[in-house]
Amino acid sequence: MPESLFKVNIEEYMLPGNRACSGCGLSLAYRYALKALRKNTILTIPASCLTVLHGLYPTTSVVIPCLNCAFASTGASASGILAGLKALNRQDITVVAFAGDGGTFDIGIQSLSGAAERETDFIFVCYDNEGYMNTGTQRSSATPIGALTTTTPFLTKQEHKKDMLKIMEAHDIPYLASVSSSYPVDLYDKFVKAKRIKGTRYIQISAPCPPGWVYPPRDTVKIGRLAVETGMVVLFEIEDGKFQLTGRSKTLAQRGNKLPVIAYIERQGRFSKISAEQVAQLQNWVDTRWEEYLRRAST
Ligand SMILES: Cc1ncc(C[n+]2csc(CCOP(=O)(O)OP(=O)(O)O)c2C)c(N)n1
Ligand code: SF4
Repeated sequence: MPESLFKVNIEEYMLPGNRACSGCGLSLAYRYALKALRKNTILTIPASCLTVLHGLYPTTSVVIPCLNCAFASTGASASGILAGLKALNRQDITVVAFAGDGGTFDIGIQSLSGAAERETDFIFVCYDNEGYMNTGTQRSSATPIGALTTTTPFLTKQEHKKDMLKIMEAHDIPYLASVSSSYPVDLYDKFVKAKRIKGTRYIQISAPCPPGWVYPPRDTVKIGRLAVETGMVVLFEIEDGKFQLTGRSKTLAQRGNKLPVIAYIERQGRFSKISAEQVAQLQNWVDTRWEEYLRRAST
């Protein structure tokens, strides 16, 4: 895989100025994802921060056609666009669904699962900011244990994050990848690869969110890197059933120098009420998954 920013498409599909918050991990990731997808793409996006980023009709900050769909229906919406393209005999266009974790792990899961089971020829992207951020930081099933949200205001979230990557892997799709907005070249390469593959492709982006995670906007790249350095987020891909660690996660595996989760959580206000027991639970959750990834990478 190329490891250089010089290989990244210089065209911009997000115009300067958009309605996302400053320091938004989603907007960083989106810029690079669109560069990889290029113009022959149609997007479908449910209610989320991304619809806000796109702007209010008749103005928009994105120069790729986009359909806004209902919250639960992103997979069905992509299927409908594909049926329309087929009727028009257009095979040159990539259909890409882009939803938040609420729109993927929770309310959108059935239409995504249905589309994947039908082997729909599209890319489903989940940008995972670990909560319903557009409506004010409610808990989702992607929120990690120990985090404060507006629907878990006192005791913090008590349950671990749902493993959506595993759920999508169980659909036997030809390509699946985990990426981070803090590693744009790794992200770019995986989108380029996904665009070339046929069938359902799933990409999950770890996208830090300053107001929801409660840290200064200037720290977004740092926080995203710490997620990877501690193993909270693991960069990998599964192509035709073959698993491999990529980028920084691959280096961490080779050097064995993963950081403890405390290095990541101590920098975010959302973890200000996490208990010592929950820190230990989180560390155990990370270590168990990390061991599993190492085993899979070595076989
Ligand atoms: C059926 C339905 N329920 C609730 C809403 C209100 N709503 C709009 S955006 C949103 C949050 C979306 O969360 P997520 O998918 O995680 O994306 P994010 O806002 O974090 O970008 C909610 C609850 C809606 N638009 N439609
Ligand atoms: S709330 Fe978070 S995800 Fe939404 S636009 Fe702001 S920084 Fe981005």
